[in-house]
Amino acid sequence: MFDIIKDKLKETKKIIFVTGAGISQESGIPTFRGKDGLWRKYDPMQLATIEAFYENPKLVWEWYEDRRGNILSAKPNPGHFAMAEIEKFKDVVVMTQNIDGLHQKAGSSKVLELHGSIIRIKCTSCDFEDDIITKFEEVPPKCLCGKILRPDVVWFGEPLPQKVWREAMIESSKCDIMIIAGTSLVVSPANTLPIYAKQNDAMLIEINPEETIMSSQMDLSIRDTSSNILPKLLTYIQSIQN
Ligand code: BJW
Ligand code: ZN
Repeated sequence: MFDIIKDKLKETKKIIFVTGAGISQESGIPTFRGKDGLWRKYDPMQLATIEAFYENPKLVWEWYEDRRGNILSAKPNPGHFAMAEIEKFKDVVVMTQNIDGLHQKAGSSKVLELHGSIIRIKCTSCDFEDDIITKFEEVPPKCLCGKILRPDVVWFGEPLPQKVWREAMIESSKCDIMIIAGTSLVVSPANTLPIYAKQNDAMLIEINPEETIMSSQMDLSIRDTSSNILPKLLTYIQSIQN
């Protein structure tokens, strides 16, 4: 399967993985837009905007607390582990839209969290931010400044964390191969990262059982799951590097 890109893989120094909900689907965390996706059951405009949060902070917090419980008990799958292992052979950066922390749990050392993290909180008013260690007795939790705290995630209409986004653009424009796994690529600005990679003449590879809106721009589309393909890619890289 990878023989056609053998030479490129061999000479490649920097590989960037752009990941989305599909990569964690096989860890038991639902995607957003698939058949069992969260946005089939819930209206994103009622749960994932700052307006919705101010309208009903309790509802939004309860939804995140519920998801956090599921995420904290989830384990990385072979796809996450393979990405972490590829670091032994290549300069790897993982840019994830996921908020679940599973790449870090799998051992990836350079992870850019484009949409924040479900295990962090921040104040809606002051600069306070922290990790969430225990379950809140009452939601929404309050900051010492008196205002309410919110999950440190990026909702629709909000900018991505500036420092993280800047690094993502810079790293993307320096990569040799970008592997896009488990994302529908419908959400911007994360879906512009392949464009930065293309400016460096990088090879774009998509791993997704379904076609995406950018499939026609890929150099290679692999129609399979990430936990199936990424361990095979790792084995292939191991075999050509030694
Ligand atoms: C597998 C698999 C397996 C399954 N293996 N694959 C019109 C109106 C309003 C806004 C906009 C608009 N047009 C554009 C916008 C901007 C908007 C946007 O892009 N909207 C689109 C939906 C149209 N973007 C934003 O608002 C962003 N901010 C912004 O633009 O700011 C501008 C700004 C600048 C300066 C100042 C102020 C503002 C922010 C986007 C935030 C997205 N947030 C969410 C929620 C995060 C927190 C949470 O989790 O609760 O992020 S939405 C949701 O979508 C989540 C995801 O990270 C994101 C992407 O989804 P993803 O990961 O691609 O998942 P799916 O489900 O879509 O796809 C899964 C894929 O996996 C599928 O393809 C499957 O086939 C595949 N798969 N199993 C491999 N085993
Ligand atoms: Zn505060």
